[in-house]
Amino acid sequence: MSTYLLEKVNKNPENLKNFTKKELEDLCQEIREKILSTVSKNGGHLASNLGIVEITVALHYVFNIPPDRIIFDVGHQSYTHKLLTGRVDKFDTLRKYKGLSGFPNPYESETDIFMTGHAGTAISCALGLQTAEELKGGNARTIVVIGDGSLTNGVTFEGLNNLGSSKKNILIILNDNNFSISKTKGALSYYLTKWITMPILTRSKEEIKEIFEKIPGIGEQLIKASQNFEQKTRYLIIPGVFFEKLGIKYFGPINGNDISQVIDVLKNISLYKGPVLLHAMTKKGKGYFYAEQNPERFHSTGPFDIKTGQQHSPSLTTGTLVGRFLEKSAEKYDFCLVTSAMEYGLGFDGFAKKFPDRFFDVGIAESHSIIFAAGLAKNKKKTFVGIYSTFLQRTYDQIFHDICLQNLPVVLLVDRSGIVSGDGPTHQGIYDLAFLRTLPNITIFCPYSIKNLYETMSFALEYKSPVVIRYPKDLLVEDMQEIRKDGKILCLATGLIAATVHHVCELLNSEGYQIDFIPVGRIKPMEDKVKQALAKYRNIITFEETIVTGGFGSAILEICNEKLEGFKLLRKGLPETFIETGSRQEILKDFSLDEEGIKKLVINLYKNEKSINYSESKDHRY
Ligand SMILES: Cc1ncc(C[n+]2csc(CCOP(=O)(O)OP(=O)(O)O)c2C)c(N)n1
Repeated sequence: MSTYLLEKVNKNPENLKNFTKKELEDLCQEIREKILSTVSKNGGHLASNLGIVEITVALHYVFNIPPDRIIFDVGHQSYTHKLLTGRVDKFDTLRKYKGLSGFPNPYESETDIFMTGHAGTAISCALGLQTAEELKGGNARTIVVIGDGSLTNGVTFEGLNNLGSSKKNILIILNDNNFSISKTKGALSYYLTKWITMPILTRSKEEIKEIFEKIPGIGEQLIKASQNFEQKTRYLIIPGVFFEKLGIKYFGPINGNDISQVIDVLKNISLYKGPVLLHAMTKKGKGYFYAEQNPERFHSTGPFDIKTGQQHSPSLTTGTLVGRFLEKSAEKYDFCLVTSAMEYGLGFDGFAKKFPDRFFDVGIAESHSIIFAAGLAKNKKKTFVGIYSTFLQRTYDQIFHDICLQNLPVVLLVDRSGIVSGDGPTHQGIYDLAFLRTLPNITIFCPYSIKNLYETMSFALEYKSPVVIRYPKDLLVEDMQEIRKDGKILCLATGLIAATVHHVCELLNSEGYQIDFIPVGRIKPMEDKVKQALAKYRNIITFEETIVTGGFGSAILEICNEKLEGFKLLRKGLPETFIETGSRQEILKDFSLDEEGIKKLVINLYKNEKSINYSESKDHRY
């Protein structure tokens, strides 16, 4: 694998500006190989990054970054940008513990101007940056790179609406690969695709002219008429009309994988002042056969074998079980299932195939998905909404206003709760419990075993009020029993981490300690058996894989505070912080939430030591 040109740019990013066309093409090839080999070992967002190599190289070639700046929407497609901005040597640490982030990170490089990870933020942020630039009297340009999937996000529309009237000097590159994670859904995508695939419009003017010239007698008139027709038809259906009506100058579509074409167009566009959108068509997974064939599977992948495309990590997740449970239940129960562009990650693909009429992928539109579900539920269609914990954060008002306030039977299936491996601070599922617990009318579960998960799902099928079921990506253990022997201390644990706590308690009991343990699945309202048990113990430790503030331990503390005197309660979880990239195991160890840390803590309390410091682990604050 040659990295000659990449090394040259790595030494000095300015070297890129002197590359010939051939060298630029070779550089793109080197970048693709580097991305492929690294992601095959570390995992990551392969297909999106392979598709956007030429656009990123061209942007760095034409613009001066910095002072010009690029904001990548979602940010999962910024690997080429990282390689062009001095991070070749560290690229092997991509997504690893203390390594390079898989998303833009200003703490890593000043060229990562803004942290992204959640879709739809780039246009609004660019408008803020550019407004400040002009207020300061500067003339740097802000560039947004956004995919056709993220373009459909509601926040993006709010940004576009504001941008058009602002006249600010912002360039938007629409990276249109026709895919979100799955095929992009919704009317806007249909509109963009319709234009690209209209046969008369995909032919060049010359081709059309040639066809008509061959018709004797009326060829000339037809050519004139066709030009007229093309003008009118263009006006009716080109995607440009949509953007131009918003006050944004539209260029394209161009082939975004042709480096020369992208550079030529960017050079021309760079002279234009005001909001501009360049529509570039790209191939998701470009250059790697298996990713081109299956961009969905290679959107975000674990380590895999380059030769065969075979992924190493097992695909059975807790979400897969949830999907199968719903599939089975849908034969008996009448309910709908909603997702915001995460069908595959949530394990809903089986359900979608079997019950297409009851399955709704609404695009990257989490807030909308919750209100849509509320509407369905209000009109007597019970609805489950699948959503990752981190993306649930932007739906707080909808959960409050549209579900809880109206007490509707919507079930929120909150996947990826707890520590999330590899994706870093934008994707941790550790805040939801605290913010959900404050809401009236809501029942919150955090199942600790597969058996408990199924019991919870069965309850949710019948229940007539809002329910939240939060579960991790990793597979839960099959089953787990309480340990009740009138022990000296009581350990309470919820969710995935309960299995480790259970294991530690059994281990210590076999060494002669007397420790009781109760796994807790329902947190709000707190399970009665837990409330009753609390009265019997004076030394209690709670364990959770969420921030301690406002979480499970706090719920226990509230009960103890009201009812008990002279108790000692230790709440163990995560401190209020942002958690950097790493595997779940590495991060848990860092916060003493691994087996060893838990063991130490339990022994400390058992021995009634005074100086228990549950936040002794390093601070992960940025
Ligand atoms: C708010 C939010 N919801 C869901 C996701 C998960 N997600 C990451 S990338 C992606 C698809 C993005 O599609 P697109 O913008 O077209 O970019 P592409 O990957 O095709 O280049 C989704 C849904 C997210 N990052 N943010």
